[in-house]
Amino acid sequence: MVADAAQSYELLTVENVPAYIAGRPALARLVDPATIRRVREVGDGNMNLVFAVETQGGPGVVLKQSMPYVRVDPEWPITPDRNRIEARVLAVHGEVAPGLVPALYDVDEERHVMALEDLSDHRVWRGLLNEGHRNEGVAADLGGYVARVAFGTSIFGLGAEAHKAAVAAAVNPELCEITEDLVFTEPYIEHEHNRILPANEADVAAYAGDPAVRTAIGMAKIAFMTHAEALIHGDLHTGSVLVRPEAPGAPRSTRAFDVEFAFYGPVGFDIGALWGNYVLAAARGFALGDEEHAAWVLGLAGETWDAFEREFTALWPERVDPRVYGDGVLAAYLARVRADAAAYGAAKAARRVIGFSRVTDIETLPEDVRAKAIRGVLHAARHLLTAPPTPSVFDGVGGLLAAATA
Ligand code: SR1
Ligand code: MG
Repeated sequence: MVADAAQSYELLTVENVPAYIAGRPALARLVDPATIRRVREVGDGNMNLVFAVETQGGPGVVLKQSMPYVRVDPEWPITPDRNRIEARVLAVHGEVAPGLVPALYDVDEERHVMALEDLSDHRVWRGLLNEGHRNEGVAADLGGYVARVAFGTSIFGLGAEAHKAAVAAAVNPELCEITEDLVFTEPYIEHEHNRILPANEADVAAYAGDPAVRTAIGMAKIAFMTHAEALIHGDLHTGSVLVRPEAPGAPRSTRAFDVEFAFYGPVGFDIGALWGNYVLAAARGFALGDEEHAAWVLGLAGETWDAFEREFTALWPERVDPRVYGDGVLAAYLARVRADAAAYGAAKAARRVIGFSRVTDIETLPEDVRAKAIRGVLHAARHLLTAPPTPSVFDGVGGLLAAATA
Protein backbone atom coordinates (compact mmCIF):
# COMPACT_ATOMS: atom_id res chain seq x y z
CA MET A 1 0.00 0.00 0.00
CA VAL A 2 1.39 3.42 -0.94
CA ALA A 3 0.68 6.10 1.61
CA ASP A 4 2.35 8.68 3.78
CA ALA A 5 1.22 7.98 7.31
CA ALA A 6 2.90 11.13 8.65
CA GLN A 7 0.24 13.55 9.76
CA SER A 8 1.20 17.14 9.12
CA TYR A 9 -2.16 18.78 9.72
CA GLU A 10 -4.42 19.26 12.72
CA LEU A 11 -7.30 16.87 13.19
CA LEU A 12 -10.71 18.23 14.07
CA THR A 13 -12.14 17.61 17.52
CA VAL A 14 -15.50 18.40 19.08
CA GLU A 15 -13.72 21.27 20.86
CA ASN A 16 -11.93 22.91 17.89
CA VAL A 17 -14.72 22.65 15.29
CA PRO A 18 -16.30 26.07 16.16
CA ALA A 19 -12.92 27.81 15.69
CA TYR A 20 -12.39 25.90 12.45
CA ILE A 21 -15.73 27.13 11.10
CA ALA A 22 -15.02 30.69 12.20
CA GLY A 23 -11.73 30.57 10.28
CA ARG A 24 -13.28 29.48 6.95
CA PRO A 25 -15.22 32.32 5.32
CA ALA A 26 -17.25 29.91 3.14
CA LEU A 27 -18.44 28.16 6.29
CA ALA A 28 -18.81 31.12 8.62
CA ARG A 29 -21.18 32.67 6.04
CA LEU A 30 -23.28 29.51 6.22
CA VAL A 31 -23.15 28.83 9.95
CA ASP A 32 -22.71 31.69 12.39
CA PRO A 33 -20.18 30.27 14.89
CA ALA A 34 -21.97 32.18 17.67
CA THR A 35 -25.09 30.04 17.11
CA ILE A 36 -23.37 26.66 17.44
CA ARG A 37 -25.26 24.68 20.07
CA ARG A 38 -23.60 21.30 19.89
CA VAL A 39 -20.87 19.43 18.00
CA ARG A 40 -20.94 15.63 17.89
CA GLU A 41 -18.55 13.12 16.32
CA VAL A 42 -20.95 10.88 14.42
CA GLY A 43 -18.67 8.89 12.10
CA ASP A 44 -19.59 5.22 12.18
CA GLY A 45 -17.76 4.20 9.00
CA ASN A 46 -14.32 2.62 8.75
CA MET A 47 -12.39 5.51 7.29
CA ASN A 48 -12.96 9.10 8.47
CA LEU A 49 -13.92 11.55 11.18
CA VAL A 50 -17.41 13.03 10.78
CA PHE A 51 -18.78 15.90 12.89
CA ALA A 52 -22.39 17.03 13.01
CA VAL A 53 -22.65 20.71 13.94
CA GLU A 54 -26.01 21.84 15.34
CA THR A 55 -26.96 25.50 15.45
CA GLN A 56 -29.59 27.54 17.24
CA GLY A 57 -32.57 28.04 14.95
CA GLY A 58 -30.89 27.24 11.63
CA PRO A 59 -29.57 24.39 9.56
CA GLY A 60 -26.31 22.95 10.77
CA VAL A 61 -23.45 21.54 8.78
CA VAL A 62 -21.47 18.29 8.62
CA LEU A 63 -17.67 18.25 8.51
CA LYS A 64 -15.88 15.18 7.20
CA GLN A 65 -12.12 14.88 7.66
CA SER A 66 -9.72 12.23 6.39
CA MET A 67 -6.76 11.11 8.40
CA PRO A 68 -3.66 9.64 6.73
CA TYR A 69 -4.79 6.24 7.96
CA VAL A 70 -7.92 4.12 8.26
CA ARG A 71 -10.05 5.28 11.22
CA VAL A 72 -10.66 1.78 12.56
CA ASP A 73 -6.99 0.77 12.15
CA PRO A 74 -4.48 3.62 12.58
CA GLU A 75 -1.69 1.22 11.58
CA TRP A 76 -3.17 1.07 8.08
CA PRO A 77 -1.90 4.08 6.06
CA ILE A 78 -4.09 5.53 3.36
CA THR A 79 -3.95 8.82 1.53
CA PRO A 80 -5.91 11.68 3.14
CA ASP A 81 -6.30 13.04 -0.39
CA ARG A 82 -9.34 10.77 -0.54
CA ASN A 83 -11.23 13.73 0.92
CA ARG A 84 -10.50 15.89 -2.14
CA ILE A 85 -11.32 13.00 -4.46
CA GLU A 86 -14.63 12.44 -2.70
CA ALA A 87 -15.53 16.13 -2.83
CA ARG A 88 -14.84 16.23 -6.56
CA VAL A 89 -17.01 13.20 -7.21
CA LEU A 90 -19.77 14.57 -5.02
CA ALA A 91 -19.83 17.72 -7.12
CA VAL A 92 -20.06 15.68 -10.34
CA HIS A 93 -22.78 13.39 -8.97
CA GLY A 94 -24.68 16.44 -7.67
CA GLU A 95 -24.68 17.77 -11.24
CA VAL A 96 -25.85 14.60 -12.97
CA ALA A 97 -28.11 13.31 -10.19
CA PRO A 98 -29.44 16.40 -8.42
CA GLY A 99 -31.08 15.82 -5.05
CA LEU A 100 -29.67 12.32 -4.68
CA VAL A 101 -26.38 13.15 -2.91
CA PRO A 102 -25.63 15.62 -0.09
CA ALA A 103 -24.87 19.20 -1.14
CA LEU A 104 -21.18 20.13 -0.94
CA TYR A 105 -20.41 23.48 0.72
CA ASP A 106 -16.66 23.71 1.13
CA VAL A 107 -13.42 21.80 0.52
CA ASP A 108 -10.24 22.35 2.52
CA GLU A 109 -7.41 20.56 0.72
CA GLU A 110 -4.84 21.45 3.41
CA ARG A 111 -6.67 19.87 6.32
CA HIS A 112 -8.55 17.34 4.21
CA VAL A 113 -11.98 18.51 5.35
CA MET A 114 -15.16 18.89 3.37
CA ALA A 115 -18.34 20.57 4.56
CA LEU A 116 -21.64 18.97 3.67
CA GLU A 117 -25.33 19.59 3.94
CA ASP A 118 -26.82 18.78 7.34
CA LEU A 119 -28.99 15.71 6.83
CA SER A 120 -29.65 15.01 10.49
CA ASP A 121 -33.35 14.56 9.72
CA HIS A 122 -32.32 11.48 7.68
CA ARG A 123 -31.31 8.02 8.93
CA VAL A 124 -28.89 5.47 7.55
CA TRP A 125 -30.89 2.94 5.51
CA ARG A 126 -29.11 -0.12 6.93
CA GLY A 127 -30.35 0.75 10.43
CA LEU A 128 -33.91 1.23 9.16
CA LEU A 129 -33.82 -2.12 7.35
CA ASN A 130 -32.41 -3.85 10.43
CA GLU A 131 -35.32 -2.51 12.47
CA GLY A 132 -37.78 -3.88 9.93
CA HIS A 133 -38.84 -0.54 8.41
CA ARG A 134 -40.05 -0.68 4.83
CA ASN A 135 -39.27 2.61 3.16
CA GLU A 136 -41.02 2.38 -0.17
CA GLY A 137 -39.35 4.10 -3.09
CA VAL A 138 -35.78 4.18 -1.76
CA ALA A 139 -34.58 1.22 -3.86
CA ALA A 140 -36.03 2.85 -6.97
CA ASP A 141 -34.49 6.23 -6.11
CA LEU A 142 -31.11 4.49 -5.96
CA GLY A 143 -31.65 2.73 -9.29
CA GLY A 144 -32.38 6.17 -10.75
CA TYR A 145 -29.24 7.58 -9.11
CA VAL A 146 -27.03 4.85 -10.56
CA ALA A 147 -28.61 5.36 -13.99
CA ARG A 148 -28.08 9.11 -14.00
CA VAL A 149 -24.44 8.66 -12.99
CA ALA A 150 -24.00 5.76 -15.43
CA PHE A 151 -25.29 7.83 -18.32
CA GLY A 152 -24.07 11.30 -17.40
CA THR A 153 -20.44 10.37 -16.70
CA SER A 154 -20.02 7.77 -19.47
CA ILE A 155 -19.20 7.96 -23.17
CA PHE A 156 -22.96 8.12 -23.73
CA GLY A 157 -23.47 11.35 -21.79
CA LEU A 158 -20.01 12.91 -22.22
CA GLY A 159 -18.77 11.77 -25.61
CA ALA A 160 -15.37 10.25 -26.30
CA GLU A 161 -13.02 13.14 -25.58
CA ALA A 162 -14.60 14.35 -22.35
CA HIS A 163 -14.90 10.75 -21.13
CA LYS A 164 -11.16 10.20 -21.57
CA ALA A 165 -10.37 13.38 -19.67
CA ALA A 166 -12.80 12.43 -16.92
CA VAL A 167 -11.28 8.96 -16.56
CA ALA A 168 -7.83 10.50 -16.20
CA ALA A 169 -9.05 13.02 -13.61
CA ALA A 170 -10.80 10.45 -11.47
CA VAL A 171 -8.10 7.89 -10.73
CA ASN A 172 -8.33 6.67 -7.14
CA PRO A 173 -5.69 3.94 -6.89
CA GLU A 174 -5.37 3.55 -3.13
CA LEU A 175 -9.08 3.23 -2.46
CA CYS A 176 -9.48 0.90 -5.44
CA GLU A 177 -6.72 -1.26 -4.03
CA ILE A 178 -8.71 -1.62 -0.81
CA THR A 179 -11.69 -2.90 -2.79
CA GLU A 180 -9.53 -5.19 -4.93
CA ASP A 181 -8.10 -6.71 -1.74
CA LEU A 182 -11.12 -6.76 0.58
CA VAL A 183 -13.83 -7.68 -1.91
CA PHE A 184 -12.09 -9.73 -4.58
CA THR A 185 -9.04 -11.32 -2.98
CA GLU A 186 -8.90 -11.77 0.78
CA PRO A 187 -12.15 -13.78 1.16
CA TYR A 188 -10.69 -16.30 -1.32
CA ILE A 189 -7.31 -16.86 0.36
CA GLU A 190 -6.01 -17.49 3.87
CA HIS A 191 -5.86 -14.00 5.34
CA GLU A 192 -5.58 -12.49 8.81
CA HIS A 193 -8.60 -10.29 8.04
CA ASN A 194 -10.87 -13.30 7.67
CA ARG A 195 -13.01 -14.29 10.65
CA ILE A 196 -15.00 -17.49 10.33
CA LEU A 197 -17.31 -19.07 12.91
CA PRO A 198 -16.54 -22.77 13.58
CA ALA A 199 -20.04 -23.58 12.33
CA ASN A 200 -19.28 -21.87 9.01
CA GLU A 201 -15.85 -23.34 8.26
CA ALA A 202 -17.23 -25.95 5.86
CA ASP A 203 -19.52 -23.33 4.23
CA VAL A 204 -16.65 -20.95 3.54
CA ALA A 205 -14.44 -23.77 2.24
CA ALA A 206 -17.21 -24.94 -0.10
CA TYR A 207 -17.83 -21.40 -1.36
CA ALA A 208 -14.28 -20.11 -1.73
CA GLY A 209 -12.96 -23.46 -2.89
CA ASP A 210 -15.47 -23.92 -5.71
CA PRO A 211 -13.53 -23.54 -8.99
CA ALA A 212 -16.58 -21.99 -10.68
CA VAL A 213 -16.85 -19.38 -7.91
CA ARG A 214 -13.14 -18.60 -8.11
CA THR A 215 -13.24 -18.16 -11.87
CA ALA A 216 -16.30 -15.90 -11.68
CA ILE A 217 -14.70 -13.78 -8.93
CA GLY A 218 -11.47 -13.52 -10.91
CA MET A 219 -13.35 -12.37 -13.99
CA ALA A 220 -15.37 -9.88 -11.93
CA LYS A 221 -12.14 -8.50 -10.49
CA ILE A 222 -10.65 -8.02 -13.96
CA ALA A 223 -13.76 -6.12 -15.04
CA PHE A 224 -13.67 -4.02 -11.86
CA MET A 225 -10.07 -3.04 -12.58
CA THR A 226 -10.39 -2.39 -16.31
CA HIS A 227 -13.93 -1.42 -17.35
CA ALA A 228 -13.86 2.38 -17.06
CA GLU A 229 -17.52 2.85 -17.91
CA ALA A 230 -18.67 5.58 -15.56
CA LEU A 231 -17.73 7.50 -12.41
CA ILE A 232 -19.37 4.95 -10.15
CA HIS A 233 -20.03 5.42 -6.42
CA GLY A 234 -17.79 2.46 -5.65
CA ASP A 235 -19.20 1.56 -2.22
CA LEU A 236 -22.98 1.79 -2.55
CA HIS A 237 -24.05 -0.43 0.34
CA THR A 238 -27.12 0.30 2.48
CA GLY A 239 -24.88 2.05 5.03
CA SER A 240 -23.98 4.58 2.32
CA VAL A 241 -27.60 5.71 1.93
CA LEU A 242 -29.47 8.28 4.00
CA VAL A 243 -33.25 8.18 4.04
CA ARG A 244 -35.90 10.59 5.27
CA PRO A 245 -39.30 8.95 5.06
CA GLU A 246 -42.16 10.91 3.57
CA ALA A 247 -44.05 12.93 6.18
CA PRO A 248 -46.88 15.47 5.96
CA GLY A 249 -45.42 18.46 4.14
CA ALA A 250 -42.06 16.80 3.46
CA PRO A 251 -41.42 14.42 0.56
CA ARG A 252 -39.26 11.32 0.85
CA SER A 253 -35.55 12.01 0.49
CA THR A 254 -32.89 9.48 -0.53
CA ARG A 255 -29.21 10.44 -0.59
CA ALA A 256 -26.22 8.32 -1.51
CA PHE A 257 -23.17 9.46 0.49
CA ASP A 258 -19.57 8.41 1.22
CA VAL A 259 -18.36 8.43 -2.39
CA GLU A 260 -14.68 8.22 -1.45
CA PHE A 261 -14.31 4.86 -3.26
CA ALA A 262 -15.54 6.38 -6.53
CA PHE A 263 -13.58 5.86 -9.72
CA TYR A 264 -14.22 5.02 -13.37
CA GLY A 265 -15.46 1.46 -13.12
CA PRO A 266 -18.23 -0.91 -14.19
CA VAL A 267 -21.78 0.34 -13.62
CA GLY A 268 -22.89 -3.12 -12.48
CA PHE A 269 -20.67 -2.72 -9.41
CA ASP A 270 -23.03 -0.11 -7.93
CA ILE A 271 -26.19 -2.08 -8.70
CA GLY A 272 -24.45 -5.20 -7.37
CA ALA A 273 -23.47 -3.44 -4.14
CA LEU A 274 -27.15 -2.76 -3.50
CA TRP A 275 -28.18 -6.30 -4.46
CA GLY A 276 -25.51 -7.81 -2.20
CA ASN A 277 -26.71 -5.74 0.72
CA TYR A 278 -30.32 -6.70 0.04
CA VAL A 279 -29.13 -10.32 0.33
CA LEU A 280 -27.58 -9.52 3.73
CA ALA A 281 -30.69 -7.71 4.96
CA ALA A 282 -32.94 -10.55 3.76
CA ALA A 283 -30.69 -13.14 5.42
CA ARG A 284 -31.23 -11.26 8.67
CA GLY A 285 -34.99 -11.26 8.11
CA PHE A 286 -35.12 -15.00 7.48
CA ALA A 287 -32.80 -15.70 10.41
CA LEU A 288 -35.10 -13.76 12.74
CA GLY A 289 -38.17 -15.55 11.40
CA ASP A 290 -39.53 -12.43 9.70
CA GLU A 291 -40.12 -13.93 6.27
CA GLU A 292 -42.46 -11.15 5.25
CA HIS A 293 -39.75 -8.53 5.76
CA ALA A 294 -37.17 -10.74 4.03
CA ALA A 295 -39.44 -11.16 1.01
CA TRP A 296 -40.03 -7.40 0.88
CA VAL A 297 -36.27 -6.77 0.99
CA LEU A 298 -35.60 -9.25 -1.81
CA GLY A 299 -38.18 -7.44 -3.95
CA LEU A 300 -35.95 -4.35 -3.74
CA ALA A 301 -33.48 -5.90 -6.20
CA GLY A 302 -36.11 -5.78 -8.96
CA GLU A 303 -37.17 -2.28 -7.94
CA THR A 304 -33.61 -0.98 -8.15
CA TRP A 305 -33.03 -2.70 -11.47
CA ASP A 306 -36.32 -1.56 -13.02
CA ALA A 307 -35.70 2.06 -12.01
CA PHE A 308 -32.15 1.88 -13.35
CA GLU A 309 -33.33 0.47 -16.66
CA ARG A 310 -36.19 2.98 -16.92
CA GLU A 311 -34.02 6.00 -16.21
CA PHE A 312 -31.11 4.88 -18.38
CA THR A 313 -33.48 4.14 -21.26
CA ALA A 314 -35.12 7.54 -20.84
CA LEU A 315 -31.71 9.21 -21.10
CA TRP A 316 -30.59 7.10 -24.06
CA PRO A 317 -31.99 9.43 -26.78
CA GLU A 318 -29.63 12.14 -25.41
CA ARG A 319 -26.47 10.13 -26.12
CA VAL A 320 -23.75 12.22 -27.67
CA ASP A 321 -22.89 9.80 -30.48
CA PRO A 322 -25.79 7.65 -31.76
CA ARG A 323 -23.98 6.55 -34.94
CA VAL A 324 -23.05 3.05 -33.79
CA TYR A 325 -24.75 3.06 -30.40
CA GLY A 326 -28.22 2.08 -31.58
CA ASP A 327 -31.04 0.47 -29.65
CA GLY A 328 -29.47 -2.98 -30.04
CA VAL A 329 -26.50 -1.66 -28.10
CA LEU A 330 -28.81 -0.33 -25.38
CA ALA A 331 -30.39 -3.76 -24.90
CA ALA A 332 -27.03 -5.55 -24.96
CA TYR A 333 -25.45 -3.01 -22.60
CA LEU A 334 -28.29 -3.30 -20.08
CA ALA A 335 -28.07 -7.11 -20.19
CA ARG A 336 -24.31 -6.90 -19.55
CA VAL A 337 -24.78 -4.52 -16.61
CA ARG A 338 -27.37 -6.86 -15.10
CA ALA A 339 -25.09 -9.88 -15.45
CA ASP A 340 -22.23 -7.88 -13.88
CA ALA A 341 -24.53 -6.86 -11.02
CA ALA A 342 -25.25 -10.48 -10.15
CA ALA A 343 -21.54 -11.28 -9.83
CA TYR A 344 -20.74 -8.08 -7.93
CA GLY A 345 -23.74 -8.60 -5.65
CA ALA A 346 -22.35 -12.00 -4.75
CA ALA A 347 -18.86 -10.63 -4.15
CA LYS A 348 -20.17 -7.79 -1.99
CA ALA A 349 -22.37 -10.05 0.14
CA ALA A 350 -19.72 -12.75 0.62
CA ARG A 351 -16.95 -10.34 1.67
CA ARG A 352 -19.15 -9.06 4.53
CA VAL A 353 -19.47 -12.53 6.05
CA ILE A 354 -15.89 -13.76 5.52
CA GLY A 355 -13.46 -10.86 5.54
CA PHE A 356 -12.76 -7.41 6.98
CA SER A 357 -15.52 -4.85 7.62
CA ARG A 358 -18.65 -6.62 8.82
CA VAL A 359 -22.24 -5.39 8.78
CA THR A 360 -24.72 -5.05 11.62
CA ASP A 361 -27.38 -6.96 9.65
CA ILE A 362 -25.42 -10.11 10.40
CA GLU A 363 -23.10 -9.24 13.30
CA THR A 364 -25.88 -8.32 15.73
CA LEU A 365 -27.52 -11.77 15.38
CA PRO A 366 -26.93 -14.36 18.15
CA GLU A 367 -24.11 -16.71 17.10
CA ASP A 368 -26.21 -19.79 16.29
CA VAL A 369 -28.62 -17.73 14.16
CA ARG A 370 -25.74 -15.79 12.62
CA ALA A 371 -24.09 -18.98 11.44
CA LYS A 372 -27.28 -19.95 9.58
CA ALA A 373 -27.62 -16.49 8.05
CA ILE A 374 -23.99 -16.61 6.87
CA ARG A 375 -24.57 -20.06 5.35
CA GLY A 376 -27.55 -18.65 3.46
CA VAL A 377 -25.54 -15.66 2.22
CA LEU A 378 -22.80 -17.95 0.91
CA HIS A 379 -25.29 -20.23 -0.84
CA ALA A 380 -26.91 -17.17 -2.41
CA ALA A 381 -23.54 -15.74 -3.47
CA ARG A 382 -22.51 -19.03 -5.06
CA HIS A 383 -25.79 -19.11 -6.97
CA LEU A 384 -25.38 -15.54 -8.24
CA LEU A 385 -21.84 -16.28 -9.39
CA THR A 386 -22.39 -19.63 -11.06
CA ALA A 387 -25.99 -19.80 -12.36
CA PRO A 388 -26.60 -18.59 -15.92
CA PRO A 389 -26.95 -14.78 -15.70
CA THR A 390 -30.57 -14.67 -16.85
CA PRO A 391 -32.83 -11.71 -15.98
CA SER A 392 -34.40 -13.85 -13.24
CA VAL A 393 -31.16 -15.03 -11.62
CA PHE A 394 -31.87 -13.06 -8.41
CA ASP A 395 -35.16 -14.94 -7.98
CA GLY A 396 -33.22 -17.99 -6.77
CA VAL A 397 -31.83 -16.15 -3.75
CA GLY A 398 -34.90 -16.26 -1.49
CA GLY A 399 -35.22 -20.04 -1.49
CA LEU A 400 -31.55 -20.49 -0.66
CA LEU A 401 -31.69 -18.03 2.24
CA ALA A 402 -34.89 -19.56 3.58
CA ALA A 403 -33.53 -23.11 3.37
CA ALA A 404 -30.30 -22.22 5.17
CA THR A 405 -32.06 -20.44 8.02
CA ALA A 406 -34.95 -22.92 8.45
C1 SR1 B 1 -10.53 -0.37 5.53
S1 SR1 B 1 -12.20 -0.74 5.58
C2 SR1 B 1 -12.72 -0.42 4.02
C3 SR1 B 1 -14.13 -0.79 3.80
O1 SR1 B 1 -14.97 0.13 4.42
C4 SR1 B 1 -15.86 0.68 3.48
O2 SR1 B 1 -17.15 0.66 3.94
C5 SR1 B 1 -15.69 -0.12 2.21
O3 SR1 B 1 -16.71 -1.06 2.03
C6 SR1 B 1 -14.37 -0.73 2.35
O4 SR1 B 1 -14.23 -1.98 1.72
MG1 MG C 1 -18.14 4.19 3.53
